[in-house]
Amino acid sequence: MRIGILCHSTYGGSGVVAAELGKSLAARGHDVHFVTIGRPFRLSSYHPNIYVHEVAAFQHPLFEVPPYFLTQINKTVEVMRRHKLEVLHAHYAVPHSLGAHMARQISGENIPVITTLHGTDTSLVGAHQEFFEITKYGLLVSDEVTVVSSFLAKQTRATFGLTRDLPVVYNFVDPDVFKPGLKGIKSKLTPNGEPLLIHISNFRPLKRVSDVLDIFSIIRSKRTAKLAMIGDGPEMPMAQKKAAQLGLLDDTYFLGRQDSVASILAASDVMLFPSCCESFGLAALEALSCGVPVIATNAGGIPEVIEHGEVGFLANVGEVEEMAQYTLELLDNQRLRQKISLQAREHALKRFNAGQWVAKYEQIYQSF
Ligand code: GMT
Repeated sequence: MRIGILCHSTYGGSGVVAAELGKSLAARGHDVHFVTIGRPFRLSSYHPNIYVHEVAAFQHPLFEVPPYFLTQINKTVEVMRRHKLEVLHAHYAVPHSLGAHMARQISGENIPVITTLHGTDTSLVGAHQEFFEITKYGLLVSDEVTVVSSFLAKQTRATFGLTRDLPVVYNFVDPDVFKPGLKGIKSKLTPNGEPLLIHISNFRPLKRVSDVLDIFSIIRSKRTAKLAMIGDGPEMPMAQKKAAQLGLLDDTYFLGRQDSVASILAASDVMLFPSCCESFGLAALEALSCGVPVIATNAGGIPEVIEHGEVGFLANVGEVEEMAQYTLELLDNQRLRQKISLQAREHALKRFNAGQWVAKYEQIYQSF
């Protein structure tokens, strides 16, 4: 098929899912056209059958900021016509759901619009009064609206008073990229053989980066360990200050944004993921696929990904003491860690393998 994908290209789970989906679809023989503001970071290298159409920043003295929303619609119409697209897939409701619908109206091409909701698009942005009406409209005019967890389906229906079914298409992972055994860089990060903990996020308040440091501080008071903090965002200055106050700077690596996290994940022993709300938790899934047990909260869709006691451990939001105890149990008991690590990999392969969920998207495209 000839598929158009509208997504965000900045660091964030929705753009990652869209890019990974595009790569898998292209590998299955589809032509995939991304219409984005900037190149999605997981599409930095060349992939056959993938085309990236970047939206230009149109400057004009009357516009205080370039009207990207409009230029993206215009570009989508051009791409639809030039490449005879058969389906438009909008990732993240705001503004892509409405943008895809408007491009369809303007082009006169009656092709299906599929919207995938990722969580913050409806829980934070779309639920906000400033965006509520257009988000709801975008959902109503989409031919199909998929969600990344059952939790998100329930939350979205309640927020927008929707009665329609919202099929769950889970986030997925490529097990050939995110795999255990790439321990090469471990000796660089933990020269004395200490265990390596990892946290990956965009350092927004809901990721509770402060809890990561509290957990690590409890662990460090009991044993040696190192912590790799990957990503960047608004809470970075606070995190660096707090790490200094807790005396953790010598054992904490603030590695910033990384294009490729698979090798660092594979070198890690435990992931700390204490978010206060999360529709799914893609970073946690990528850890599981690398055989890394995850210590997380039982918030939102996380329990759909992390089975407590099987592939990691869950605690209530903010229970840093309990999360530290779980982590210590894993670090101090090698047999338990190995068991959970094997189960984590198996769980990722069985439930969240790219093949099965990409096929589900294909099935949805073809049903129209
Ligand atoms: O987590 C973020 O802040 C980024 C956000 C996004 O919108 O890009 O991620 C959301 O989508 C991911 C992919 O579907 C999910 O795995 C994340 O759980 C979800 N984030 C939240 O719900 C907070």
